[in-house]
Amino acid sequence: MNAMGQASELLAIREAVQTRLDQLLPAGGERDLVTAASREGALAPGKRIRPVLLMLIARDLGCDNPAVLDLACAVEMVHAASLALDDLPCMDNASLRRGRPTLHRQFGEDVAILAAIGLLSRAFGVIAAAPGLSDSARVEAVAQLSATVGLQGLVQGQFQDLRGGAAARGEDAIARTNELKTGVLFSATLQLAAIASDACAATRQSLAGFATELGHAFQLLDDLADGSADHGKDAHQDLGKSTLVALLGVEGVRQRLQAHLRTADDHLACACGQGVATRRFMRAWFDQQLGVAS
Ligand code: GRG
Repeated sequence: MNAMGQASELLAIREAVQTRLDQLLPAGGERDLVTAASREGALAPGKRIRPVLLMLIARDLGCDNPAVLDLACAVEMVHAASLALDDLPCMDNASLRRGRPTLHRQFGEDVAILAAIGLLSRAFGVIAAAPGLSDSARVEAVAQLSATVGLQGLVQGQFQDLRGGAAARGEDAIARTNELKTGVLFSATLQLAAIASDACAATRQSLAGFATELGHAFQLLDDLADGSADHGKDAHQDLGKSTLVALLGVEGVRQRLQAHLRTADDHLACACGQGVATRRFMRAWFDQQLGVAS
């Protein structure tokens, strides 16, 4: 497939996700601010990298399970809930997200918190009702997402980021926090695709390796972007935080990011065999984000 074919394939996936999110989160009444905030959190124009990945990997694994789109939307709802909470004054106190005022700036803190809980809960409901999953796959998917969000997942990563962020920490401690606050949702994304595809244990293991490396690369990219104001978020949000950019410098982080991408690619090659959609997408996407001519 050429670059144009690839671009239109990605556009089609993003549109399918947008349409399905819109259906899964129907608008409420005029005074139902919490539904309006949930929709804004999920439907505002994000990169959609997690749902895109889930759908591409499923395709590479030869999966045509109709559950895939709903699983992708469930992951995006969890992601949107995490962003709404992360932006709150008691956490990162952000004013801008996806080029728009953050949810609490638009709707107030009370509504933003309720919207996040609503989105999180809806994500589990979507998996519970997704068409095409066996009972055991459904239970596995719910358990996977629950562990991802929970006390040793995103919640723990966010806690470490908030409370350990300003203290001087070593590379390993920072990398562990990054894995928890960012990597685990990539892991869930890939494992949900594996569950829908009924993938074997070896494939799941390779996907787990891929997700871990990808999560590190993605968080480093996010850290690098912190210095610039043109990514739709507040710039310099990480000032004073103990990040790998603060520890290793921009060039050191760029090199480390590339190393993570190379290892990620090795795992992906093991997981997907002949499937190339995800590998092509990953390379092109990171090249573009890093400003490297592809
Ligand atoms: C209860 C779901 C839930 C979470 C509680 C608040 C929290 C714990 C976790 C937040 C973790 C967090 C915000 C990690 C940062 C991840 C990250 C790099 C986000 C940016 O993702 P993009 O670039 O954003 O994909 P868009 O806007 O493009 O979707």
